[in-house]
Amino acid sequence: MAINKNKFYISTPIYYPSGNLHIGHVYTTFMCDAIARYKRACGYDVFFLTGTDEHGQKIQDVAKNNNITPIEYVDNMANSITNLWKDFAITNDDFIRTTQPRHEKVVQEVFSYFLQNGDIYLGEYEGWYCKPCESFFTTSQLVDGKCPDCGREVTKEKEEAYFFKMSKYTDKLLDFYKRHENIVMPSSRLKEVVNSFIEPGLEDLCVSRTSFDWGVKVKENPKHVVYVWLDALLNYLSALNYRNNDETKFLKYWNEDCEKVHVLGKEITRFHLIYWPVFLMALNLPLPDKFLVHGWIVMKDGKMSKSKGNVVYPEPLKEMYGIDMLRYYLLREIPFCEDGIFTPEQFVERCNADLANTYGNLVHRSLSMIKKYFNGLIPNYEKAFNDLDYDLEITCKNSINNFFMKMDNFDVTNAISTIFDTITKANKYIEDSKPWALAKDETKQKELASVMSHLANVIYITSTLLTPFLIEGSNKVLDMLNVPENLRNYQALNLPFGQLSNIHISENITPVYARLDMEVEVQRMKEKIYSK
Ligand code: ME8
Repeated sequence: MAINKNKFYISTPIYYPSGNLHIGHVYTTFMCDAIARYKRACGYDVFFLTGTDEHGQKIQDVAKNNNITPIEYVDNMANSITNLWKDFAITNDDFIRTTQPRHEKVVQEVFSYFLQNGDIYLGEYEGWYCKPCESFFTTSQLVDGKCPDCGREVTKEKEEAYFFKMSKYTDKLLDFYKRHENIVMPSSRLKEVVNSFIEPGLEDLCVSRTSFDWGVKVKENPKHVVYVWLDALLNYLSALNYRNNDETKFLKYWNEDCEKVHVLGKEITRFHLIYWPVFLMALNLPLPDKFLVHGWIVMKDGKMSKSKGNVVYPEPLKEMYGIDMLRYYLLREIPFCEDGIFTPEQFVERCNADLANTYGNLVHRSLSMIKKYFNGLIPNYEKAFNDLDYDLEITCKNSINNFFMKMDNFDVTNAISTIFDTITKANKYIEDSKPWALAKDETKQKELASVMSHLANVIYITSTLLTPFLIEGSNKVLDMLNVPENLRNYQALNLPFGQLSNIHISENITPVYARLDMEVEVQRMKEKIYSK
């Protein structure tokens, strides 16, 4: 593990509050939160940003359908989204809303700057417009005459509009990606964008609209509002007080010394891999260091959609199972770069297998034995008495190294499975060392003490590693073990094995995670998870 005092910036996309957030949005946020917690635990100075993308025609339409003004509508939604993140113990350092004056001011200033230096010019736009995506497309970009992003109908629209000179940046952007081939994870996403959009030559981008007014007004020509993607992408800077009176945060986090990471779903790669870097180039600012592009969470019958009635909301899952299970399930079960199917059955199976059985059992069995054989005192760690002890120590050490290597590469799913491999190994260690037999033999007390000490220490190490993923459970276990504060951090894991010595565990040993009854819970989920 690199102990580092460096800075780290991570963002989710800012979500459209046009409907309630579902488990797909929650997945991105969990991913960022887990990485942010990990980086903080490694000693980084972290800035973790999320927020809402509140402008655009769609929001204006939804507000109208609800008979309220757009600002009333987005205020309510932003409120409910911030509460959602609080309920799931998300540790974002800021929550940016694109309707906040601190953001709108930056959008207007940047637009004016681009106008002044000639990157934005006034022209006329004719193209195919997709209303839900708020994007214009050329005929060649359409797929079967429909929107290439969402597959819906498009209509021909024409309007006076401002354009951003994307074409001017084609070579610069290609050159940048040639020098940073690993900037996107998975790299196949970068290849797609380079081959289909950048190499053929970038087309100038229409960056203003006159067909609706719920947006940031162009200061120089207020019948235009700024294109929602130019508006939205700038959130990554406005939240840092870019171009504001006090730019301390911006200077601290948006520079070459700070690792800047954007996490996003695959459908918005084009906006993040083309427009965002070009805007940054045009502003003469450093480019991000990493784009983590994940797949979609889908249902057995395909994409989640309101019309199919298969959208899964996070609130009922939290009510029923607490904050850890959904987080664990999504981060562990969905392979990062691929689409993953959510099913209530797999949810129950994964939580039972890993949390109740593998982890929960190890903790419960070990702590009960420490109580039974040593009156709750974790015996002094002395050494590895035999091959079994030695093997377990080596597994632990390798697992720590592997874990840090994987997390430093943002390979969250495999980092978690590395920890669980060690937990599984520790369960096998109990079977192999047979403490119940040692307990019956008075000459084997030292060996018995060693088994207990090894178990307590493995549980301490794995639970500490698990803190970014199992917020409540891992800390509950550390509490039951009475782990002192000075050992509750990643730095302490660099110390030799056996730090947890001569400590009384808590009197109260209770199961960490309940075992879920498949039939009952699947039924309960089917009744509850499809409504907020
Ligand atoms: O695109 N599976 O907002 P959005 C996994 N406002 N992730 C999913 C998902 C699913 N089924 N559905 C949504 C926008 N997401 C813009 C972003 S950023 C400057 C502007 C996640 O509310 C995923 O991260 O449509 C995706 O990229 C994001 O939510 C889209 O959220």
